[in-house]
Amino acid sequence: VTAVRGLADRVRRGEPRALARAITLVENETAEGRALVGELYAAGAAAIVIGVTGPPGAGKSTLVDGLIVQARRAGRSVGVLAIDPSSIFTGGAVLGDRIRMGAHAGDPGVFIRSMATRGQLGGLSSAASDAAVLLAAAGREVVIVETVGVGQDEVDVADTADVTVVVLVPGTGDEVQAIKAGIMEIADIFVVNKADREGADRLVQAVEMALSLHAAPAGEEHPPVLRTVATDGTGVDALWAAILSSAQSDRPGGETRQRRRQERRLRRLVTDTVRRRLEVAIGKTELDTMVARMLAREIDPHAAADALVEIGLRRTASLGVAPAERRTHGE
Ligand SMILES: Nc1nc2c(ncn2[C@@H]2O[C@H](COP(=O)(O)OP(=O)(O)OP(=O)(O)O)[C@@H](O)[C@H]2O)c(=O)[nH]1
Ligand SMILES: [Mg+2]
Repeated sequence: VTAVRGLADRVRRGEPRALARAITLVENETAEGRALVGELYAAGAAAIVIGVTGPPGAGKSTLVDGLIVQARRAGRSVGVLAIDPSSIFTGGAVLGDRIRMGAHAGDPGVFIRSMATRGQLGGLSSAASDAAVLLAAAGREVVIVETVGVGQDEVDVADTADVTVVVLVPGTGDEVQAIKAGIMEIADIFVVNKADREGADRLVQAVEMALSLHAAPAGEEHPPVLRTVATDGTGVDALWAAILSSAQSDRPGGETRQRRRQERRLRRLVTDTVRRRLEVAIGKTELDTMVARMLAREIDPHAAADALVEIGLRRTASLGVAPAERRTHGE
């Protein structure tokens, strides 16, 4: 516990090596990582957390690079997390991001970190949220989280961000992606990047059309659809302005939106936590026994599941609360 306190203090002072170590602890989903988040959660309230998500190769990293420039010009410090669930297998994409964002290497106002997760249940979004908390607590005024893809993980990561930018590219069938309900829900801003390419206008229209068919939640506005050419910086200043405007908590519907995200995040954590604890409490022996009984047609699958849940709940109750959950937050 004292080791965690010490590390938390060093993170609060903004020490890069402490921050790197702390992020590794949450990346590996350790108990120390969780304790750090407990220590530092309150300290990170002032940062703007920006999520940048979109299909592979859409130009996310190039855009992030442009956003770093904008933030630095405005005198704000930046922390970037490039989340790459595949890099533990390929090891390639992460290096690419390092090279590209290397332009900021000598700038102490920019901290860039690639993150891979070990693929536990809900691991990606949970580790990304935790790392964003650490960066914010370390005094980074702007925190940018880049995630590849437009799947459930990205929807989950988006709940961590104050503002989520969904990047699409002309000529790739991204219209279809954009229209998916999950993406509509998470996007605060749509960006059609590679606007120098054929079909950018058509994509903008398709997204706007799709948006007009979905009623925005009461009191909220439709997200703007912007165009950028990340490689030469066209439109990046307008994107930065849109991000700042979207982050203002007093904009229409802003508070309900944040509340909804926090609620989704909490529900997901509750589900993941209950599931993990039950699986541990039930154990492999009970599971094997029940499978054998199902094979012998002694018990049907529903009854087997009910019985295991009962066993798990009983054991969880008699074991009491695990030490990691018992610690109190705050001083
Ligand atoms: N023509 C054109 N090319 C671009 C633009 N933005 C990025 N690119 C190029 O697209 C390629 C992919 O850019 P990245 O920024 O790495 O894209 P990404 O979305 O971060 O890629 P992943 O992280 O691998 O999913 C690079 O070769 C960029 O130079 C643009 O606006 N126009
Ligand atoms: Mg990238």
